[in-house]
Amino acid sequence: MTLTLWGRPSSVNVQKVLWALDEFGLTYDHKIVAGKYGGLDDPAFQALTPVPRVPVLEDGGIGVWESHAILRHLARTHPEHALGAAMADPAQAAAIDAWLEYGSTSLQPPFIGMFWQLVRMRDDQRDAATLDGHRSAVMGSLAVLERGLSDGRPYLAGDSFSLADIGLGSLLYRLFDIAPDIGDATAGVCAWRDRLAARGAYQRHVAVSYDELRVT
Ligand SMILES: N[C@@H](CCC(=O)N[C@@H](CS)C(=O)NCC(=O)O)C(=O)O
Repeated sequence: MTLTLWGRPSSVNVQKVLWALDEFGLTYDHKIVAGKYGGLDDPAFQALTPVPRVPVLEDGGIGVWESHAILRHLARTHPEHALGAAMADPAQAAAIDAWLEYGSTSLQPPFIGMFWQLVRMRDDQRDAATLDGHRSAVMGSLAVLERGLSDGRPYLAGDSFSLADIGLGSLLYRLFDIAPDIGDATAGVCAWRDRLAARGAYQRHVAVSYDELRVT
């Protein structure tokens, strides 16, 4: 069945899906829409999702939207792959799901807030107090990740690389790029980031320039 990914590769949420598709070894068509590329008003796109946001994965006529829902969909449709098999095991899936939810609700929102303040706004639009608030929230969430990665645990959900590492790890390249000093307080997160950064799929889809998003 043909897979089609809709979304610009400069979106961190699209990068999660690009990374996962690469790890699963899947081929797909890629329609680059959203942001400066437009296309969210394409009726073919709108038929797939009620929300005009990317990523959307089209799989055999079904539109799957929300990046973490897409990761889970790939796991369900590819149980033969280690990333899929882990999601079929209730104990492993519980840990992976919890981290994915934590990423969506607690780490990603303040990270996005920092990213907008530092990259997507002009100097005169930035607000130091708002940036500080986002940074504090990010540090609080990273402290939780530090605890999750304690005792030498190599990956968020345990000994094996999982969807949780993709969902949350996709934020790390930009986070450390815009605020390199956060590494001072997050040795475990840094070691985990280095482990993820050694993966080819991370290098191809996550550790890439985001210059097109900069407001100059
Ligand atoms: N919670 C959604 C967020 C989707 C989202 O906000 N996507 C952004 C890009 S990161 C978007 O489509 N923005 C509109 C645009 O780029 O034109 C997910 O995880 O997929």
